[in-house]
Amino acid sequence: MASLRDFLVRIIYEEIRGILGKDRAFDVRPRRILMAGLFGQGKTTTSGKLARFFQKKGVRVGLVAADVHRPAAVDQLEQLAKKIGCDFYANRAERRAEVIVQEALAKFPAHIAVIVDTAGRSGIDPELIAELTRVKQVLQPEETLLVLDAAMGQTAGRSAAAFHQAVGLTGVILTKIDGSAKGGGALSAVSVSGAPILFLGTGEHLDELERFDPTRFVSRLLGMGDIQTLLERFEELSDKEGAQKAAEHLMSGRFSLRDMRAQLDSLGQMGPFSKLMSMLPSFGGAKLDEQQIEGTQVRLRRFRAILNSVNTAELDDPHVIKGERIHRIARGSGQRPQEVRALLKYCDSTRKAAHGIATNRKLRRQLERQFSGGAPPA
Ligand SMILES: Nc1nc2c(ncn2[C@@H]2O[C@H](COP(=O)(O)OP(=O)(O)OP(=O)(O)O)[C@@H](O)[C@H]2O)c(=O)[nH]1
Ligand SMILES: [Mg+2]
Repeated sequence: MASLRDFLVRIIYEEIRGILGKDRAFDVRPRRILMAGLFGQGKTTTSGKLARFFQKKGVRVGLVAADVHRPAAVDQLEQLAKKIGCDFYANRAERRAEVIVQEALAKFPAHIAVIVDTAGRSGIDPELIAELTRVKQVLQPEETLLVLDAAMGQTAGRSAAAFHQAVGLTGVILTKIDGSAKGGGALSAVSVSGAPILFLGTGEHLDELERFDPTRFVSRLLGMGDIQTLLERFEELSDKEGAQKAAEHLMSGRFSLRDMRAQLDSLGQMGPFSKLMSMLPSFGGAKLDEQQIEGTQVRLRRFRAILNSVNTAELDDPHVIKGERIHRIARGSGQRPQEVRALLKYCDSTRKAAHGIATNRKLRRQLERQFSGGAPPA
C-alpha cells in the first residue's frame, strides 16, 4: 500500500539526486591516468588502490613515480607496486616529471593501463600547474583525476573548481571518507564544481576504494539517515488527504500533472529546500551552493505558473499536451516552451521512477522497515 512517506522519500530522492549529478562511466581498460592533488590528500595511496582496481578486473597496469620533490614518495609507490604485483617505473636521478613519464611510456609494454602519481604542493601555485601541464602534454591522459581529502568539507568544492579550471579534470576521488564527519559537505560541494566524483577512499588499505555511484549513494543515504524529523514535519504541514491520494497515484504509475501540483504544494509548505537538506544528518551543516538552491526554487515557481495555465483534461492526462499547445501554455503562463517541456519530462520521469519503487519489492521492504522505526538496513 502506497503511503505518504513513500511519496516524501521520492521527493527527497529526486532532489538530492539532482544535486549529486549524473553517474559517470569509468572504463577499466588500458588507459592513461594522471593523479593530481595537494599535499597529503592521498594521491600515492589512491594511485595504488586504483592500480589494484584495474588488476582485479584483469587489466595489466603500470605505476609511474613522477613525484620529483619527495624521494620518500617514490619508495612509497614502489612498495605499493610490489604488494600489488604490478609494473612500476621510477628514475630517482631525474628532476623533470614529464621526462620520467616519457621514459615510463617507452619502457612499459604497449597495451597496459598507466597511472602516474605526481607531487603535491601546499596550494594550487603556478609551479604546480606548469608541472601538471607538462606531464599532461607527454602523457595525453584519458583521465585527469583530482585526489581530495573529504575532511576538507565545504572547501573541497573550491579546490575542485580551481583545479578543474587550471588543468581540466575528468573526475575527483574523495579520500578518507571513512574518518570524516564532513564527508557529506565535501560530496555536495564537489558535486556542484562540475567535476564528477568517481571514487571514494574508505580506508588505508589497498582494497578500500569504492566506485561512487550517485544513485546508489542516495538510496543508501535515505536508508541510513534519521529522516524521522523530516517526515514528522511533512505530516504536520501537508494536506494529508490530498497528499495521500497523490501518493497512491504516484505509486500506481498513473501520476499526472494534478498529482504533481499536489507534490509541489507539499514541497512548498515545507519551507526552503536548503532547510530540508540540513535535516538530513549526512548533509548536516553542508551549505549547498546558493545558485543550486536558487535554481531549485526558481524552477518550482516556474512549474507552478505553468500548472496554473493547464486545463483540467491536461492535468489528468499530460500526454495530450504537445505541439502548438505547448507554446500556448508557455505564453499563457509567461514561461518559455522549454520550461513546459521540462515540466512534462519531470512528471514523466517521476511517474516511471515511482512505478519502479512500487514494483521493486526489496526496496519497498527496506523503506517500510525504515519507516516503521526498525533498524536501518545495513
Ligand atoms: N583512513 C584513510 N586514510 C587514507 C585514505 N587514503 C589515504 N590515506 C592516508 O593518508 C595519508 C596520506 O596519503 P598519501 O597517499 O601519502 O598522500 P599523498 O597525497 O600522496 O601525499 P604527498 O605525496 O605527501 O603529497 C596516508 O597515511 C594514507 O594512509 C583513506 O581513504 N582513508
Ligand atoms: Mg604522494
